[in-house]
Amino acid sequence: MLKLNVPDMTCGHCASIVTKALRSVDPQAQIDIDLATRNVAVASTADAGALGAALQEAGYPGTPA
Ligand SMILES: [Cu+2]
Repeated sequence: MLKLNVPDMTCGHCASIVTKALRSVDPQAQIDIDLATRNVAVASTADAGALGAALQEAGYPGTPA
């Protein structure tokens, strides 16, 4: 389980972009987003670095939470 804090993720629109970015790396990823804390939990077999890079490219850089 990868847990990230994504401070720029402020609304449902952001959350959908974050979800799409993560799914572009792993379509099977289980993604749990908590907008209140801006935390994202990702259950995925994909490389954590690749998931982080996808978020960065989408404009929503995350840091380990
Ligand atoms: Cu937003």
